Amino acid sequence: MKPKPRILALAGGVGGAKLVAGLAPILKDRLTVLVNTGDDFEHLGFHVSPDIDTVMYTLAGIANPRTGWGVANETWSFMDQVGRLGGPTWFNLGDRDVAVHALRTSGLRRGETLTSVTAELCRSFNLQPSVLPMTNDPVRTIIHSDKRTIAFQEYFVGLKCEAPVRRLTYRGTESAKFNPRLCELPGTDQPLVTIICPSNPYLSIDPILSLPGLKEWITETSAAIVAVSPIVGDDAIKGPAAKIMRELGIEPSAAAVARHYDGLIDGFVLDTIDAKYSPEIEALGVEVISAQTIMVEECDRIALARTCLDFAECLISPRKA
Ligand code: FO1
Repeated sequence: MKPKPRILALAGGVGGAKLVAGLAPILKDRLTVLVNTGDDFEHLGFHVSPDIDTVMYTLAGIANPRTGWGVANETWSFMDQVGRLGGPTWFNLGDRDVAVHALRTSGLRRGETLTSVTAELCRSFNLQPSVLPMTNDPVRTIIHSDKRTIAFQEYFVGLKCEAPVRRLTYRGTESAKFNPRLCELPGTDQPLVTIICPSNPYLSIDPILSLPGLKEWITETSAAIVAVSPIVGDDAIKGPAAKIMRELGIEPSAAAVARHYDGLIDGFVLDTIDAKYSPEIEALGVEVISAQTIMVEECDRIALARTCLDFAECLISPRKA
């Protein structure tokens, strides 16, 4: 019998977390999620790791569906008291969310790595897939706007993404090491398939791919690399991806996302309404399939996950497998 591939999913934010939640029940411990930590920052003494928490809470089935971040049925006594005491209230940590932040931060202060505190939290939530921060080192996404540079959360939450993005950099990436646990993934008889989730290419995926040696490692190790478009009908499903593309001088479309990953991916999944872009993406030497990529219900997540897995299996060439 052909060995089932191990899957490495690159993710950050809500779209990525939803696909990961579709992959998890199918793959269980065959799934590893490499998560963006470029959005991380220190706030009120806590280490905040938004994309790790979005993935973790979504897998645990407790994510807040309304906000896309934090925990469902949250209470806000902590923030109310911070406000009463004159503290900063522009960035909100709910009471249940604070518990996770306190445990993460105290683990880091004891000298544990972000990987090990994340693994501990995932164990507490009984999660089967392994959730890995992209690195244990500090890498921070910086927005270069007109005449100023802006830290990520100030841009995203403080300025509600209003400042025009002219360029992005990932501070600290030059000296960061990609998560060493990745190197434990292959080495079995199972091929590795990498899925780039429908996350923002610039804010969520590029910080991961900016880590020295990671792109090369993924290319050499993966039997197939598949990306899913976060742009549907020339607009972002959620968040500022389309706006950022326009500000960077790129017309937002699924085809533009495929071109962004050109040279890295073997396959591209776009929404059925974007099927017209298939020929120009295929001209890049990338296989394309169309599917329903908007995930409203749990069944949509599972259906898209199955589509990605079946597609990837078809792409695994006997040479690479
Ligand atoms: N986003 C907001 O728009 N407002 C908030 O107050 C806020 C708080 C917050 C707390 C913890 C956390 O993990 C995420 C939080 N986010 C908030 C979301 C976060 O800024 C973004 O989801 C990501 O960084 C972009 O993917």
